[in-house]
Parts: sequence; structure tokens; C-alpha cells
Amino acid sequence: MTFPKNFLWGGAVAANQCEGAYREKGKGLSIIDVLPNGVHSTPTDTVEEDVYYPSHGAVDFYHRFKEDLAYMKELNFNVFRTSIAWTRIYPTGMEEEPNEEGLKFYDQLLDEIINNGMTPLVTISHFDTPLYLSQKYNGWESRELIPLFEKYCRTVFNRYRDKVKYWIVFNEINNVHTMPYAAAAIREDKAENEAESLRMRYQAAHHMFVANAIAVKMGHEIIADSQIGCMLSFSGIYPNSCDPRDVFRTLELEQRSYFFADVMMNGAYPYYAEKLLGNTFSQLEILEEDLNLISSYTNDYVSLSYYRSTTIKDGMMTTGHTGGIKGIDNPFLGNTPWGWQIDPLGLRVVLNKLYDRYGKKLFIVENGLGAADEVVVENGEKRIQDPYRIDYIRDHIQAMAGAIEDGVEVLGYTYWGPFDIVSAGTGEMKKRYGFVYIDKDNEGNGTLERIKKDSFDWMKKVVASNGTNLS
Ligand code: BGP
Repeated sequence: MTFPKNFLWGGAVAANQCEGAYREKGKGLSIIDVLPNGVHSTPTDTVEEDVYYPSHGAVDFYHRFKEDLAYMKELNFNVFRTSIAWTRIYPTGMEEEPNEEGLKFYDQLLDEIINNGMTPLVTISHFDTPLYLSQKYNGWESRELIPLFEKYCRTVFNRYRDKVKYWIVFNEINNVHTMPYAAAAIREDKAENEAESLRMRYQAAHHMFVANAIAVKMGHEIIADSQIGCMLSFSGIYPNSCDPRDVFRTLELEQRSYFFADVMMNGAYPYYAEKLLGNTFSQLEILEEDLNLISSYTNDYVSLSYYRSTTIKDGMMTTGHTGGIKGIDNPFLGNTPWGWQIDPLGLRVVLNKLYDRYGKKLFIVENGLGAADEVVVENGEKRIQDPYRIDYIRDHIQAMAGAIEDGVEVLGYTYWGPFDIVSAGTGEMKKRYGFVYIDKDNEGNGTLERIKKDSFDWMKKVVASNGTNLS
């Protein structure tokens, strides 16, 4: 049997993409609550009346989590990943005392996850820093955020110590480079030039590394058997040709992602840091006590999102989005309707590379296919036929099995968006990942009815067979 007996199978979501109820029971505004079209759009300064913000209502998981988690149980999942919204606990980030109503909500949510037979996997910060901290301090660019985050971590570790063992500190921390607002709450458009923007982003990253180390230390102290992971967006990148210049450029771009895990897993800035950041590296404020913390408290496992791969040509401009770095399409691969190239074997490559580099357990905490699913009515019943999703998942599970056979230790697999949620990248509802369809459109219309897709029954059997029945 390829998958170990206690392999974790589940689904993953983020608070800001599913909960809605954006001002309920004292919740403060987060950076995402002023983004009309996903993490690549420009935030408004405050909530504007005539603008539609998808996070405000999302798919109303806040009120419907019992129904949604019942579906997760039916899928036979034994793990469920979600995040805590910082702004439900500390509405601006600055309060001395936490918001009890927010804490109670996560008590109920975590109990429901556990009562449905699933282990909670909790992300502490998933793209939703309090807006106040972004506006007052330019987010993680400021050292001020470290103690504020520490206070938030202490509160949630203490409160949920008996409920949660698996934690992720920051979602996709390497996106500080490509998506600095979402990942680090900084407005790089305020930087006067590219050099200043680079400095801002990496100063923010440094503060997050220190905060991560503090979270690891505190998590271990408060919850003896806790596992505190770091998390990377790690889709695959290949040289576009065998031209050594393409190979070298690809290596450099890979280092840009490894950089983050190198610091958090190896406990020190890597040898290539100065090369990667040029003059910027020496301009960063890095205190000796920071380096001591970073070296003493490294993460227990590496978690990652993997969606697709791309190819790199020397000298080309690359862009990045929620799927990772975007280069030139690979002629050997097909695309999703959103242009993400489907590359299951790339997952096996990435798992081997990460395991080889860190020698620590890996956790695939995001993988999935976003598509424009259609509801058809057959014999009076609503049905969503999504064979493309089944193909995508089957091929990725096989690749993961291959990596395990290669000797890589994989803790588990949480499929991204097991019920439809708002897309982080574009704010759309149309880009659907779920096994459960949710009736809501891009403009916010819909009944919020939940309907199982064809992939639901297939996935249920896969999980029941511990990944052996993929037919
Ligand atoms: C990752 C994020 C998720 C998520 C996913 C899919 O970068 O951690 O929040 O949504 O990408 O991206 P999208 O929603 O843009 O399809």
C-alpha cells in the first residue's frame, strides 16, 4: 500500500474566501475586505458603497459550516484545513484584549471539525492581516507587527491548545515577493522605485521570519505535541530549453522561492541571499537577536501548494499570481480554462526536491483544479459533471504516490476548495474548485444552495480506499 495507514486526506480553505460575515460579532476589516477583484486588484482605501467586495459575504461558511463540514465528513476526510481570521480575534490588531465572540466562533468551528472525525489544520495568517495594520504601519514592513502577531498567536495557541495540533504560520510566505499586499499587507505601490519596493518586501519577509520563529517557540511551549509548519507556493519551473542560460535562470528563480524555506527550515539566511537581493540585503534591518531566534526555532514540516508548472527563458520577464511564477507555456502540457498548465509529474519532481533539500516531512496543503462548472438539469435533478476535475486529481494523487515510493515522507493531502469558494486571485466565484457546488455568481447573486458534483462520489471512494481506488 503506497499511502501510510494514518495518511491525512482532506480539504483546505481560507477564512477570507469562504466565511463571509465580514463585520459580524465585532470582526474588523482585513486587507482583503477592501479588494474588489482578488489579490491582484488595487485595494480601495475603505469600504465603498457602490463596490462589490467578494469577501464580505463569500459563501457564508460562517453560518453554514455545519452543512459544509457534514459534506467533508461524507467525503471520508480525516483532516480539514482552514484559517483563523486575525480580525475576528483582534479587529484592528491593536486591542489589548481579544474579541471573545471571535474566539467562540472558532471554538464552535473547531469542535465541529473534530466531531466530524477530522483533525484541524489551522493557518494562522492567510492573506488577511488587519487593514488597520496595513494602513498604519505598511504591514509587515514594520517591526511593530511582530509583537502584535505574537499576541495573536499566544491567544489562539492558548485557546485552542486542546483542539489543534497541526498549524501553519503564514500561508505561501514566498508570495511576499510576487503578491506583497496579500502576503505581507504592504503597499509596494507606495515605493518610489523598484529598489525601494524590493527593500520593503524583504524587510517584511525578515519580520515575518522572526514572527515565524517566535510562533514555533511559543507553539511548542504551549502545545507539547504541536507541529508548526511553514508554507510555500511551490509550483514547478523548468528551463524552456537545454540552453545552460535558461537552466541557470531557472535555478535563480527557484532560489527565490527556496530562500523563504531555507531561512525557516535551515535557520539561517542562505549563501545566495546577497546575490539574490544585491545591495538590498545589506540595507535590511536584521538584528542579532533576530538571527538567534531564526536559528533556534525552525519549523517542523514544510507544507506547500502545488497547482501547475511553467518554463523559463533567460532574459524574459516573469510574472506571478496565485498559481506561482508564470513564464512560457510548456508544449507538452494542457491548460485549465484559467490558463494554468496541468503537470502532475511536476508534483513528484517538486516533492523530491523539497524533501531532498530539507529532509523534513512534507504536507501538500493545496492542489486542485479551478473550472467554470455548469449546472445541468437531468430528470428534474441538478447535476454538475466535472470529469476534468477527477482526471486532474487522479493524476496528482498518482504522482504523490510516486513520490512516496521514491522515499519522500508526505504527511497528507488537502485538496484546495473542496466546496466552491471565492478565488483569491480574481475574486471570482466562477472559478470553482469544489466537490460541492455553491450557487453564487461573480456579482454576488445566488441562493447559496449546495449541490454535490460528480467528483464528490469519486473522491469519497478514493479517500475510503486510502488512495488505492482511483478508477
Ligand atoms: C493560493 C492561495 C489560495 C488559493 C489558491 C488558488 O495561492 O493560498 O488562497 O485561492 O492559490 O488560487 P485562486 O483562488 O486564485 O485560483
